[in-house]
Amino acid sequence: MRCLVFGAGALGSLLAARLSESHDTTLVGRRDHAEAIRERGLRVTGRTELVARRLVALAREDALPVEAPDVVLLTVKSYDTEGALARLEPFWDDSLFVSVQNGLGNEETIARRARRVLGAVINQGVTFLEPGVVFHAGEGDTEIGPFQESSIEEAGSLADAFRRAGLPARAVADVRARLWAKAVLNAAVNPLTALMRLKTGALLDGGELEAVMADVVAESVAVARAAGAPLEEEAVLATIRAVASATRDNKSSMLQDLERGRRTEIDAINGAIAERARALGLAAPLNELLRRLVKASERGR
Ligand code: KPL
Repeated sequence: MRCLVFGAGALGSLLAARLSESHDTTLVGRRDHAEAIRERGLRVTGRTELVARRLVALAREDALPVEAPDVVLLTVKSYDTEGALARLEPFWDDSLFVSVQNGLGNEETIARRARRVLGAVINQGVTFLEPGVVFHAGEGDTEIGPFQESSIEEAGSLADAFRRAGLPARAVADVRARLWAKAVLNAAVNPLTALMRLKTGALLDGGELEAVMADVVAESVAVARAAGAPLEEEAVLATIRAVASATRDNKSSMLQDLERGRRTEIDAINGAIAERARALGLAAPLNELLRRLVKASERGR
């Protein structure tokens, strides 16, 4: 399988490193990262220990492969989805596009441009250490499902390819509901860890923080259900606890963004949930509060 991973942040780098062990893989990202990979390979430490040397690393401005890849994995930040798609225009008709991103609305944005789209939900705790090096802190499952002009069999083939690369994965028929469940997880975990400057496991304190997290989950699940995603609050909470425990030593992507003085994905996560709530005539004051606090934190740096 020929894979193009577009977006070489922590998660994109981990996926590309693992996939390149058994698939022909190209990773596209920032120039300093691509150059470090070309010189020394892509080093993953922690739960995964490897130096990926078979990988082709390109900077975003470099020429893309001439032949359309079988699969394009989009791993850019949600606010960069449109920009990434513009760059990927030569592949819109022929490649199968897969969003491996946080937040609501990425698949819809991709589906307006690319013909065939799969949705995916991934729970991997990964930290970007320096150009050429990422730290894999914790591993969870990946769920892949048809979104537009794609089938459950294609989702299954990609899940097989992930498993061959050592990444637990399975095909699901109801990826839209899974994307909502992941958005609820991110809405509860990411802003709290980012604002409190805590690693993910600290949310499982059996006290105030865990209670706030549960309140955000309750509010978000109500919006998801009103939007047609049949989530069960208890089941979502159980998954979040399992993911927080599996990635306990990880800094959430939002905490990493704030620490590095970067824009966060708060608009596509809590912002999108609050917006969906407004459109449905519901209130989502906790999501709106978290959005505003994270925005204020972004501006403070
Ligand atoms: O998706 C995540 C993120 O950091 O963005 C995890 C690691 C699952 C925690 O929220």
